[in-house]
Amino acid sequence: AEHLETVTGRDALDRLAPPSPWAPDAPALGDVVPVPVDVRPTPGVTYALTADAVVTTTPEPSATAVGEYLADLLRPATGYPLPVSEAGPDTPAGGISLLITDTVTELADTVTGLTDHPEGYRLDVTADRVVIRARTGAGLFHGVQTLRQLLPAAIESRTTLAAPWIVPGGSIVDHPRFTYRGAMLDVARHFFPVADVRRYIDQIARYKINHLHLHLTDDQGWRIAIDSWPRLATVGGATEVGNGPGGYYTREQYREIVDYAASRHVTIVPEIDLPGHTNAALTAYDTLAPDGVTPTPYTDTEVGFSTVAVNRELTYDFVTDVLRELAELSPGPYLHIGGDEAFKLAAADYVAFMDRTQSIVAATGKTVVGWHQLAPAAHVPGRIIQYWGTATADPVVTEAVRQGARLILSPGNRTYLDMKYTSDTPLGQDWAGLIPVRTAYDWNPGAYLDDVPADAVLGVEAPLWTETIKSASDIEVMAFPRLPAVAELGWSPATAHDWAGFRDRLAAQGPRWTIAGIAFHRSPEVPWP
Ligand code: TNX
Repeated sequence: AEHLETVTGRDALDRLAPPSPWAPDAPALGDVVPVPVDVRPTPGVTYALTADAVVTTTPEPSATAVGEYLADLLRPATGYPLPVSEAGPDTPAGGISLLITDTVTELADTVTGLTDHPEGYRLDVTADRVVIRARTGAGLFHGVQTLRQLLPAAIESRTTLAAPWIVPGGSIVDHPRFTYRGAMLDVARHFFPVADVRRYIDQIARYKINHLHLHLTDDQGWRIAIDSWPRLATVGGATEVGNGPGGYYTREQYREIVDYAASRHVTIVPEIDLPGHTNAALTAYDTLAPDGVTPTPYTDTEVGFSTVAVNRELTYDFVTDVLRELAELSPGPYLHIGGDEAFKLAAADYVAFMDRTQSIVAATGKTVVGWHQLAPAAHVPGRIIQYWGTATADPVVTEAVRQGARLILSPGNRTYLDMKYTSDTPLGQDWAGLIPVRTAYDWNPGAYLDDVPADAVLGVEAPLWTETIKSASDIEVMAFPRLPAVAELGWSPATAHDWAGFRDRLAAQGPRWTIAGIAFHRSPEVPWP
């Protein structure tokens, strides 16, 4: 195919075919966030989704599930029936096919070794059909998110519209830069019901984020039912910042979140913050408090004043029971044990406690994740350190990495979605600085920390602390459009990094959010249409 050429990032944008006059907002093939690895438009070719279209998939349950997901996405706006069936020799022409395949021959003209990437996909759009190929259901799912962005913004409508449902022709080959692409939601400072968490999962999945870290416990509330220590949730969960009612997830509700996330190819990373940030637990069980006295419930926003008693065996029974129950409920590989801001403990006591807690995690079969204050604790195989500092060098973290730790990058001055965009932003804080969209985008996770090799970086995460965040729309206004910026850093190759190109692709997301009912900050940095 002589007319096919590989274009990426800025180049892709510069070569957009002019929009079709009968579909003025139709995206060009490269108009995707995160920007794909390889984009090869076929000039003059489009696919039109019509009422008789079918969705066909290979027979694996993971493929049929993505087929159903895609049909559910497309039905409301199009009003088309879009039946889902198994792809086969009798498959009618004129539909969308989702194919799980390992065979290199089918992917032979890719340039980037798609088969090395379990989450990669290839999308081919011709005049009569759309085909997404991937090794896994996750790869198909990410390909579907790309396809979704290539349809007109009206596809986001929940009511039926008569738009021409056009997809630009050509091929995309795509795979992630980092295996870990995360968002974090603090459900402890303010509690968010299951429906809000599901909504956020749907939103992060649009941008190929594959982990949702839930900060389940803090001074202001304990949000997960633990059968062996029931008062944690019933007493410790009854408060939140500002004296609202708080709340907690029952085991069934937590499982519902885990399952829903899995259906969006998102892994839940549960966090129990230890040994500090534990006032809510101490209100439930004063036997865990260093002085054995029940503290008053805390509903303000200071940090660093609480700790569990680290010199009492009962505390380790508590840690063991909580982490065992959480591990049983969590199919993902990680347990996050917090470890930040334990200002009430001497360094040696902190390290001894975290050493023991890391072993307790290992005994559950899960991999430890902790905020980077965990770095001085002993190395345990596979452990992951989440860097939230604002400096670009940290010798203690460097030493932990030298011993084998891997890193998740969440620099507070780049990825913290609770930081204000500008001094006028009504919500949020500013202790790590203001974070306009460009600041969230213009940095390189692979080279952020000095003296840390790029291959130690597992990925990036954008945390959202909720001291000032109370509702789903508050979440959205802080996350959009900065979360897609961090998502692109996590997915797209470093060579595609380009603010001007990103800004334009991001602008095209605005109408989609508006139609989908997602609140967002209309940053003047972005040329919204
Ligand atoms: C620092 S980041 C904290 C949180 C606060 C956040 C507010 C981290 C590991 N600890 O307890 O919520 O700042 O931005």
